[in-house]
Amino acid sequence: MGRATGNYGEWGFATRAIHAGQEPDPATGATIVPIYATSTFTQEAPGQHKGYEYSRTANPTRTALETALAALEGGECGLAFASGLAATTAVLAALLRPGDEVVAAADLYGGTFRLLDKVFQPWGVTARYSDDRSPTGFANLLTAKTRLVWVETPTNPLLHILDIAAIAEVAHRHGALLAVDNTFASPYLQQPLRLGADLVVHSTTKYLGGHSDVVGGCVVGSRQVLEPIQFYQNAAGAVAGPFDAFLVLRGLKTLAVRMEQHCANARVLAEWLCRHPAVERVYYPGLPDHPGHEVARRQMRDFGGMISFRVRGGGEQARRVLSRLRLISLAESLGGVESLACHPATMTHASIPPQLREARGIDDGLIRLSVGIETVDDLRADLAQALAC
Ligand code: P1T
Repeated sequence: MGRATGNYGEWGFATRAIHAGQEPDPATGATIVPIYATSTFTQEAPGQHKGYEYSRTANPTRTALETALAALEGGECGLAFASGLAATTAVLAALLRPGDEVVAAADLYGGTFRLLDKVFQPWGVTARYSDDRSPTGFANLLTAKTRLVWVETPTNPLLHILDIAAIAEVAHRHGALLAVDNTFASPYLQQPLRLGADLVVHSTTKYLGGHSDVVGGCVVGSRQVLEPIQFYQNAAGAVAGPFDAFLVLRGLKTLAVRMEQHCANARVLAEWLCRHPAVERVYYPGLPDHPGHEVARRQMRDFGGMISFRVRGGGEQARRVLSRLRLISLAESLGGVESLACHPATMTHASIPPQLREARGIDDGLIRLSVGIETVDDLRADLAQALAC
């Protein structure tokens, strides 16, 4: 388990991203953390070793990443997994037992819904979903059996904003922990642990990796909260491999500058989309009339690089627009340097039953944009020609 120790707390965000856990290699002086491609570590005598025994349990490249992630989120410890959903699974399996309940915000990644619905429900863990995003909405669903509250903010795909500090207070009053999936914001924009959350989860596949070349996940929190999750990580084994850990570490180094550009580009496109006659509605927390704008201003540094919008003409028109994009790729995922567009109803959120999905506002006319860091005029021109059909 990587630990955020030393003077990391005194450094600014960008310095931590480049240096925390990434001291020159003690064995060789290599400036960049090497990819320790080894499954095992030779011991001098049984139990006498340099801190590493077997790479499922711990690997130096992964430790460096875990330490950096903990330092960026302001947590004591971090754990790196093979995917975002592996990280989510570890949290749920380590902290919940049959009969326990999870209360989750209704708008969340389709894969997280599927995991709760199709994997954990049959094992006796019930999820209850709050359509009401206010702290009272959550308070109304919490029971004596609720062990965990699970939220994303901004949410996937509708970019709702939830008040982390207020929901943490509600969860704690009822004896539950609050886990925040911070994938859409990244720790550069928002640090949920500082606002009272107990756990932060990421799909590192997204902004943290930043280049759409790796699948990974992580959990960050206090040593005490992470202890059973670390046990589960080693016992179940869905760890980040050393090469994947290296790729995420390399991505982290430029997280601060990338996020600045993602946010700047998204702001320009969101404002432009609002004025476009083919667009019915734009979801972007940076718009002053977004219902979560004030909370976002308070708990985020900036408003992020994700925009969703609904086109006039429904599903058929959305499909036409998406197939006409030339520069922007039609693809699942987000958070890479290149812009991606997706159709949540048939792609990222297809695992939610259609009626439920539509009731939650994810209809066929909805398009989700992960705004990359390309020249923004080129992105606007591509959207303009696609929307002109
Ligand atoms: O794909 P994976 O690394 O397992 O991460 C899952 C995950 C968890 N949390 C959030 C908020 C996510 O958005 C995701 C993955 N999402 C997509 C692939 C997507 O296109 O929305």
